Amino acid sequence: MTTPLTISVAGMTCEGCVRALTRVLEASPAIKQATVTLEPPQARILFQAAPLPQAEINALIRQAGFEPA
Ligand SMILES: [Cu+2]
Repeated sequence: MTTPLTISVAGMTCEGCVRALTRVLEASPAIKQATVTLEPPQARILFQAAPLPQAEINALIRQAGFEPA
């Protein structure tokens, strides 16, 4: 079990955004669980084993339509 990573996310406006980002993050085999919240706008990510590089996490967030902040 690795330490969870919390990252701020810009551009989320509703629960649909929260679900969309959660879905994209949890589709990554490297991510065990993603807990996304609007208030505050962030994602708390638990990894399966080794954490993903920051650049890959940022790419997933952008793929979901949001911006890592
Ligand atoms: Cu939304």
